[in-house]
Amino acid sequence: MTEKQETYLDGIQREKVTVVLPTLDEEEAIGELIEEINEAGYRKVLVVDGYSKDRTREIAQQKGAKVIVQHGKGKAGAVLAAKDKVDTEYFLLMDGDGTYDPRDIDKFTLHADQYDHIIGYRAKGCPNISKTHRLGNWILTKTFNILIGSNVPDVACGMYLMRTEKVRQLTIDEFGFVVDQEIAVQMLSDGKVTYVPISYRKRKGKAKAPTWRQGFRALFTIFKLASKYSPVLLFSLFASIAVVPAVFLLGYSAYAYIFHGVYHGGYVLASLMLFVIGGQGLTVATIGSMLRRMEHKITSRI
Ligand SMILES: Nc1nc2c(ncn2[C@@H]2O[C@H](COP(=O)(O)OP(=O)(O)OP(=O)(O)O)[C@@H](O)[C@H]2O)c(=O)[nH]1
Ligand SMILES: [Mg+2]
Repeated sequence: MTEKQETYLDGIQREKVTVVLPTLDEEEAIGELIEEINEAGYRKVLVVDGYSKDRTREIAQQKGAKVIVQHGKGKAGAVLAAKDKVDTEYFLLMDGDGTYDPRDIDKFTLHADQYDHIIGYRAKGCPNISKTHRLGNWILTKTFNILIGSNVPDVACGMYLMRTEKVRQLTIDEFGFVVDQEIAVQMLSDGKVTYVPISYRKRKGKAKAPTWRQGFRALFTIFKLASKYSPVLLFSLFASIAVVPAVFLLGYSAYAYIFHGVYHGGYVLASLMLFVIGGQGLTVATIGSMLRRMEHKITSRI
């Protein structure tokens, strides 16, 4: 480590955290990452491996980490396996590919006693995130926040700290990377959540999943999560889409009447009905979104 390590803690708390690293063929990154975590003052490292074919598990063991092999599928399987093994009060999850900087862990630990879930967010212009990834993350974050009625700054961030007791109460049904969003949605409705700024470095080794496939899957799952955890908001948003054909039909009827003197009574009636449906949808969606935000604020304050 070349830079001076910043410290945000007054000497307590670090031993209450287990750093959990999900890994799949990360032999190029895992050794140095564990060293960096230890240098940052965190001694409890749990590597949850997804049946790597390279030397990941061996290197992790040599570096003094506890290594287990997951059950279930994808990164979600790693979280499921880890939640029964972690024996500390807090559980910090970060990728095993070296993208997240262990020197940022203190930022999470510092607020651990006041929150159930602390999510990292990466700077907007971060040079180590490709334009495609940035666009994808922006779409996912916006969609998630609109459908769930939340304000999460970076819903695709894979570095977060949780109270272990809370993790054990979570329902994890989705597989793969959407586990990050599945956890966030539950913590938002039943816990205190906050966010801390973190850095993001270049990945070591090869990426595991194609960006687009992963992105579409996450987008689809956000809709699924919204129908489960925020149905009123989702369905009223769908209803509000009726405004689009209503505007089109009314515009066309006005044009035909003004320029050709033809009155399409049926179209006008249909567009008015669509306006009523869409307007109701919009109203319910707005109220729903306000209620969700209020709910998050109240839960955070309790
Ligand atoms: N245990 C386990 N870990 C996995 C699995 N798939 C990926 N991982 C790990 O989860 C972390 C995140 O995966 P990445 O491939 O880096 O995904 P990403 O961060 O969205 O994509 P990149 O931009 O390529 O870094 C890495 O540490 C992977 O090794 C899996 O099936 N099981
Ligand atoms: Mg990664």
